[in-house]
Amino acid sequence: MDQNELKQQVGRKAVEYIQDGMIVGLGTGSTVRYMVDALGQRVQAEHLNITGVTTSLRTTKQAQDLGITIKDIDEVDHIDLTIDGADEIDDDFQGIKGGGGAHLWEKIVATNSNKIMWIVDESKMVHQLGKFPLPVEVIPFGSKHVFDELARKGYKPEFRLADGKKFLTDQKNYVIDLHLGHIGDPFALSDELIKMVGVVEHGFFLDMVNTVIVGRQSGPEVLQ
Ligand code: ABF
Repeated sequence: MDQNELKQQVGRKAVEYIQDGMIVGLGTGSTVRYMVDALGQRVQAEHLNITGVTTSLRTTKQAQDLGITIKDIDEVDHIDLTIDGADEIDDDFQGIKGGGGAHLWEKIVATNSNKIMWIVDESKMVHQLGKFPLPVEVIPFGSKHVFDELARKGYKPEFRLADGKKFLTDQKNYVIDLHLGHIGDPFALSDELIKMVGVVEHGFFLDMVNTVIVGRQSGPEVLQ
């Protein structure tokens, strides 16, 4: 199986964990797209009563086009299960997310979820975080000064671009990616970054996930 087939494999497996009546956090990314497609099929076929809370405008559109009921996060008092993708997951189940630029809303949804599940193809499983650039979401006002401070710290920052302009998140913020190569202490770096004035959120998801489904040639591996 190629990478897309592995993503489809875990997307379909994740839907097995969704029960009638659930409020489900719907993540963002190409792996989650397969999950939402599979969920839409179940909702139609079994007339499931599911409420989705999404983590991006693009997931909202996909889900609504499939007939999945969507509510804003502030319209629900809890989320039973959030299913999302990830960019890197290390041996301690610590993760980096945000390759799609949705990590702020993803972290807000995850924080308000009773259970969190990540679905990934096996290429995302790593021994040490950092090969994937760490996304840092910043307010546009003063962002060049945040950038310069990150450069002074030796964190190899780059503004994320889209069509030659600064990429804008759904929250209309910028993303600065840190090309660190490897990260020895994610918790220390997480604390350091979040204290920087102008930083809204970063892509570390630490001590958050409950279940990881990994796409393998031998079939989906469920890790808990
Ligand atoms: C999303 O899933 C992002 O946080 C992360 O970048 C993405 C993983 O991308 P994909 O599933 O397309 O590999 O939650």
